[in-house]
Order: sequence, then structure tokens, then C-alpha cells
Amino acid sequence: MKSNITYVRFFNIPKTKVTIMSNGSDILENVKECFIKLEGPDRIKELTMKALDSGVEANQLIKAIKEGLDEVGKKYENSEYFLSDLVMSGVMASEVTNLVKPRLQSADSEPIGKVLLGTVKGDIHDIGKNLVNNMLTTQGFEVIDIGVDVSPEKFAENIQKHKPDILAMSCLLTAGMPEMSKTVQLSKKVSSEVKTMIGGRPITKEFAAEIGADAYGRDAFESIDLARKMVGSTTIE
Ligand code: B12
Repeated sequence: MKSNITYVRFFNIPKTKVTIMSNGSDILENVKECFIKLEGPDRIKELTMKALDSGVEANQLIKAIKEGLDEVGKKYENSEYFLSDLVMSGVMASEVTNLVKPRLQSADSEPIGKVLLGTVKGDIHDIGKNLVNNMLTTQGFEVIDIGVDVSPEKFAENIQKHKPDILAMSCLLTAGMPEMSKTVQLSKKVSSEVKTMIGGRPITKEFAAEIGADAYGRDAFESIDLARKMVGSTTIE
């Protein structure tokens, strides 16, 4: 049975020992460890700043937080962590992405394509979606992010309103997958031109093919290549 007792955990948890950081991989291990032990926003900010100051690249940090969050997810699945722990991991991840964002390469002035982005109906997870937004924006796309818990109808309305080249959807809950399917079908009804790109933890290439989506992206980095291909852009390497 899950209980609120876990709130105490944030304050009692022993910190990972402060390693004298000799290289990037030590720091990245500490970042991952900090997530697994849920040491809190202040500690993760401190580690992220140290990592960035030591020349660790933004994409390596993003990979480390993903690995840390995967472990948190496993602990939640095993009832070792509770919902409040998931909330804490989300807060910590947002701290890292806020610090990392300015270090990502900034875009040229002319957008190379327009992307409508959102998380599907019933799903409020937005860390992965926000990473996709950051990646595409910094690589020269105009991204219209309509948030989380977006119904198929709201996606369709926004396709008609903004006329994007690409509809990008994120889904972290298996229960959200039918909504993704409905949205793909509806998007085809309202636009013969918009291409669909989907991603998120339970999503696979096979699922994308099954629901008629144009592409599946494993991570935010892959969304860049997929989006470029979709708009036929060869201008940015
Ligand atoms: C943090 C978290 C939360 C936070 C979210 C905070 C936030 N602002 O997003 C909170 C606490 C709110 C939360 C709530 C819930 N959660 Co939660 N959560 C997580 C956790 C630990 C991490 C998710 C995450 O952000 N990962 C890091 C990001 C970077 O990864 P990502 O989103 O997958 O994105 C990457 C790729 O998938 C890809 N990607 C993502 N989107 C897209 C889109 C495109 C177009 C492309 C190309 C790529 C792409 O790129 C990203 C990497 O670069 C996961 C466990 C896990 N391992 O995923 C559980 C998890 C997703 N949650 C789970 C559950 C069950 C819930 C709750 C139902 C719990 C509850 N009892 O209430 C609620 C659901 C609320 C709702 N209606 O949505 C389950 C889902 C199980 C399932 N199969 O459905 C998981 C898997 C935990 C578990 N192992 O049980 N959660």
C-alpha cells in the first residue's frame, strides 16, 4: 500500500558522497545517482552546474537524467518509491533542463518548418515533450507547444489554425496510446499535408506503423533528424 510517509524521505535520504570529480563520467554518474536517490532540486542544480562548468555536454546530461529517471520509474513500479517520489524526480528533471537549455545551440533566424507539439489526452507527463521542444527549437524549427492532456479534437483544431508541417505527439502512459491513434486518424481528416511523428516510453516503431503515423522517434535527438527529413531540409547539419 502506498502512503504519504515517503514525503519524509526527501529530507532523510543520505547524500551520495561528494566525489572529487576527475572527469565527465564521474560527474554524470553523480547526476544519475542523485536522481536514483532523489537528493532534491538544490543538489541536482549544484551537480548540473559543476558538470557544465567542467565541460560536460548538454546532451550527455540529458542522457544521464533519462537513465536516472528510468531507475526511479523501476523503483516506483516495485513499490519502493511512491507517487510523491515521482513528483520529486519530475521537479529535479525540470531543474536540469532549465539549466541546460541555454547551452544548447541556438537557432538561425528563419524557421525551417513548423511543428505542433503536445502530450496526448489523459497524460500530463511533459519532461520528454519539453526536451523535444527544446531540441527542435534550437535546431531552427518553430514549435507550437499546446501542452499536456491534449484531446484529439484540440490537436485537430490547432492543425487547422496553425497549419504545421509536422504534428509531434508524446505519450508516457499505455492508457494514452489509443488517444494517439485517434489523433493520427483525425489529423489525416483535417489535413492531407501534415506529417505525424510520435514518441514516448511505451511507443514503438511497430505501434507507429499500426496507427498510420509517419514516424517514431526513440528520443528527442532523433526528433531532429526525423523533422528535418519531413520538411526536406538539408540546410542544417
Ligand atoms: C516523472 C514521472 C512522473 C511525473 C511527471 C512530471 C512531468 N512534469 O512530466 C508525475 C509525478 C506527474 C507522474 C505522474 C504519473 N505517472 Co509517471 N512517471 C514519471 C517517470 C519517473 C519519468 C518520466 C520522464 O519524464 N522520463 C524522462 C523523459 C526524458 O523521458 P520520456 O518522457 O520517455 O521522453 C524521452 C523519449 O520517450 C522521447 N520522447 C518523448 N516524447 C516524444 C515525442 C516525440 C515526437 C519524439 C520523437 C520523442 C519523444 O524523447 C525523450 C528523451 O529524449 C516515469 C518512469 C519512466 N522511466 O519513464 C513514470 C511513469 C511514466 N509514470 C507512470 C505512472 C503510472 C504515473 C501515474 C498514473 C501515477 C499515479 N498513480 O497517479 C501518474 C499519471 C498522471 C497522468 N495523468 O499523466 C508509469 C506509466 C506506466 C504505464 N505503462 O502506463 C511510469 C512508466 C512509472 C512506472 N514504471 O510505473 N509521473
